[in-house]
Amino acid sequence: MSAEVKTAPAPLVADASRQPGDVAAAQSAATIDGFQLVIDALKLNDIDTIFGLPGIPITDLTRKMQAEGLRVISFRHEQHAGNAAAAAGFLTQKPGICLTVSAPGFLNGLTALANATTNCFPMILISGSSEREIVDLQQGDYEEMDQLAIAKPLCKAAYRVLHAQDIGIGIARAIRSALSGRPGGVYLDLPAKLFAQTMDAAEGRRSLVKVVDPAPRQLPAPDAVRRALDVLKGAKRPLILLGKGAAYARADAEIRALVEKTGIPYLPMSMAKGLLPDTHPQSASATRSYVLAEADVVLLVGARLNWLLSHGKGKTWGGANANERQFIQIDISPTEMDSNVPIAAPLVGDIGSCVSALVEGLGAKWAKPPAEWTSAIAERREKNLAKMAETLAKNPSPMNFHSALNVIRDVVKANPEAIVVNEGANTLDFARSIVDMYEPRKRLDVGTWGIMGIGMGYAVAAAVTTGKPVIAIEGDSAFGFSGMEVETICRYNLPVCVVVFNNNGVYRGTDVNASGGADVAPTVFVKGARYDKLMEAFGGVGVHATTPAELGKALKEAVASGKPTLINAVIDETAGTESGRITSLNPQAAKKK
Ligand code: ADP
Ligand code: TZD
Repeated sequence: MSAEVKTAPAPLVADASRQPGDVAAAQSAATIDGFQLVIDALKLNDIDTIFGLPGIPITDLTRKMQAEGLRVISFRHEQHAGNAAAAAGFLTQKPGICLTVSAPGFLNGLTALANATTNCFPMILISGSSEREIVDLQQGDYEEMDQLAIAKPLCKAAYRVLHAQDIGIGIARAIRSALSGRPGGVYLDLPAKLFAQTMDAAEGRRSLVKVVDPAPRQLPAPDAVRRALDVLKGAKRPLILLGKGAAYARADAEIRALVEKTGIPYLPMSMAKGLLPDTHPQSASATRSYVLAEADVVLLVGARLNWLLSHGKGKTWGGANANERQFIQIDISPTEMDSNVPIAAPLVGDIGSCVSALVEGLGAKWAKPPAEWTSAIAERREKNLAKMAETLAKNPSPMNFHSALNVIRDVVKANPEAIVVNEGANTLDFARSIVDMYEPRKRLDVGTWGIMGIGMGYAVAAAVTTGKPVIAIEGDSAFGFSGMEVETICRYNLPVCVVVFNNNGVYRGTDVNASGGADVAPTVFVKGARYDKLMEAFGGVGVHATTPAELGKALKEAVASGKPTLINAVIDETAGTESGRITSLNPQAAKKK
């Protein structure tokens, strides 16, 4: 780059006493500064929303962004801004942007960046950083930290921009890295000094880069498609497994065509629910353990064989039979193949292209799966659904997970465009199986890590990016991780209804302190807490609900009015199990002889 870069006559260290207007005033009309270049580069790439938390050195940046028409959503803690950015990335196929201050703000955002990367959500964490010269000599700058080095192992790519003329290319690189191939989190380090740097305005504008085709289609090789079809053709008990990669890919019509034209039963992973409505006759969700154990050919579409699928082996997959099963896997990441078990037919490419190629290859004479298989599934499904309906119809006092979720299920059915956010242990497991989803990308949850704390960040992002009603179904412990963001929800007047499943503790509220001491057990909270008052404190609607009727009424009103609402749903504190459905992952104390 030939452009001459001038550093504005600003002090070397960040100076809190400097007034925001000074830098702008010092510039002539013919120059452009780092602040403006960052804003222009983002806008050029159709970024319209920033999730962040202001402070040195990015306070002015947040103000200027807002002044220039970007929507700046300011949070109370960076982790939630980061989670919002990650969810926005998943929902929009544009990288969600999280903007933080240096060291502690950066670290607070980093958990969300690592989580986004783990979930394959495109996101960019942009953090201001302290003076390189001081940081690298470890001379103790304000919020000193080598952020780039720390971010690198925790995300897909990490970059630092040192010169104003590289802002355009730096942001372009971040966007392409987040979106192309397997999507993920990118860190972009912007040192304080960069913002006040100036360069010739015309050259500055020329230095900006609009990323062309940031997530190029990747067509599968024709022989790989043929191989996959051959394996599928030979199946007696085929199964399609849809993961959140399939939801992200927005290949909804192609996926529906594949499922319906082949007639193969399918199972959605939790965030793929709604790709086809959960009430679809080919859904095998109600008989999940049966189909996983029995299927002889499994077509994975944007789902990894990680712990959530018992690594593709063992008891879940039929024990001894597991070796006879063949997997076909569609994924954009070639190294995902054979990660846990052999993949008989890898199909590497983007889901839209791969699924289209399969549908094309089915031909007119495709034989639907043997009736023995589909009717065995249908029979079990009907039996299990009837059993579930019986359980849901009960009305115990106090409420339990089932009776509370039964009314939420009805409200979601009546409002299929609503987005459900879901975290907790029992609250998560029960909601996942009880609350049917009808449209794609309407369910956001704890994802690949099973992480608590995504609740309010995801809810804010869902409301901001879609404008649709959001229902956040939260365990009381789970809610606590991001609870302060109800102020953010109220401040932006977002159509979010939080339902806290209040059973007085982590998993349950019944543990006792084995020592007999005065402290309550580690999993127990204040009994009878009124989370609804927290929402009222910021002007939202708070409701204390002890019956399904009260819960249903409040939820309907919240969805209809769009007013920020928190329903404190009192759940039997003895209901639920330790760690929900993953109790077996708890290390057991060695048995005493
Ligand atoms: P789930 O938790 O729902 O099972 P995972 O997060 O384990 O889903 O898997 C998602 C997979 O989807 C990842 O392996 C990722 O590489 C893949 N993926 C994401 N987007 C695409 C896409 N557009 N085309 C193909 N594969 C994709
Ligand atoms: N910390 C983080 C960041 N993620 C986690 N998953 C946990 C801790 C451990 N954990 C779970 O896996 S679920 C859970 C915790 C603390 C909360 C369960 O209690 P809850 O839900 O009240 O949210 P239920 O419905 O009462 O079980």
